[in-house]
Amino acid sequence: MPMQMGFRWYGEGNDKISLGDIRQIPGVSTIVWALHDKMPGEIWQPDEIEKVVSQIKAAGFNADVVESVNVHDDIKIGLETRDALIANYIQTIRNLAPFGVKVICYNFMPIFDWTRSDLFHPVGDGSTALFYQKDMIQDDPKEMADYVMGFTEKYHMTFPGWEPERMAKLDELFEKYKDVTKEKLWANFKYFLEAIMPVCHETGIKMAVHMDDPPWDIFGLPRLLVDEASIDRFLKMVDDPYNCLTLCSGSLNANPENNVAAIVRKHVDRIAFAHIRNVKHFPNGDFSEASHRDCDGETGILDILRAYHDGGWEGYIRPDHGRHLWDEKPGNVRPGYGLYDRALGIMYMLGAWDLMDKEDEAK
Ligand code: CS2
Ligand code: MN
Repeated sequence: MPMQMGFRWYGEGNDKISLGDIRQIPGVSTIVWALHDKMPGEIWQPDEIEKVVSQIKAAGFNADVVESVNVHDDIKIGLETRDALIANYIQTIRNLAPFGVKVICYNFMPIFDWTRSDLFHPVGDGSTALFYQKDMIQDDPKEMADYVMGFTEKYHMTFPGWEPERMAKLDELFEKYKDVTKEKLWANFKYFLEAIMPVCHETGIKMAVHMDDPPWDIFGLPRLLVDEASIDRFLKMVDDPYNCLTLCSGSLNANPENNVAAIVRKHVDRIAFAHIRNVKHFPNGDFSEASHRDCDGETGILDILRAYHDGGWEGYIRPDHGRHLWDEKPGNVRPGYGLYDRALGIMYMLGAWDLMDKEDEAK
């Protein structure tokens, strides 16, 4: 099986982009999907899953990758309620299996998912992209959360990992996490994974953790998957072929010290899902997301693709965040998830991949 190209789709009525639009992008086999109205901890029911998967299959795609089944904070904190919540998670995995799901992407970040200070920052060519201004993400989580939540309210758009119900209880959440040190979070992570590995073996579904974005502690909250050493630790901690990575190039390379291609070469067998995103760094530590073209950022997109190709990798890949182009602007596009730049990213990746295939054949 060759690598499979995916495209993230937020679902009917929740995404301006249709499955028909995605059909016109060459080479996409997999829709990366989720039940976006589910709160962390809720069981995904077979009839709800069936509804979305049948739309995806009717449009000619497979529904092999789910992004994300979010993990409840109580599991990350290690509260007594975690066993019941883990049982729900296991039931969701069991419910997804009959629909052909092969990979579940998730993250283990406390409270916040990806964090940015500007969702529509000018790139310089007329397009905009997600931007991280370091000095704006320092002491006050409320300010940043208010900015993101203000956006979701204004444009009637909710983002995964930014559920208004959770964000409304930010103080309470911070209080609950106050004794969760980095080591405690690692231990709770291990507890969770060891509990779900048996059902992964039983169903053939791989768990693929997303990197922390950005890859450093924010607002005093510990973050675990931040560099090569922590990825090594994670894979060793639960050394199981079903305990895998969603290797997100842009999340990792927000720290320019991280050599993503080297990590791919080291762990190619444990990467179930690849996110390809390019990052441009500024000397003061700020960063902007960029087009997928190698020279538009410093993430090393071509080296990364070559590392996957050399490794004979057969996982799922998708363009991650793209810029907002042409008529895409606040209100008509999900930040990072427009149609055009992600489609261009796919053509760039497939162009490189096809050429590497051809070169190999000629050898
Ligand atoms: C995604 C993540 O948009 C993004 O940055 O790559 O939000 C990802 O979906 C989650 O962290 C996975 O749980
Ligand atoms: Mn990603």
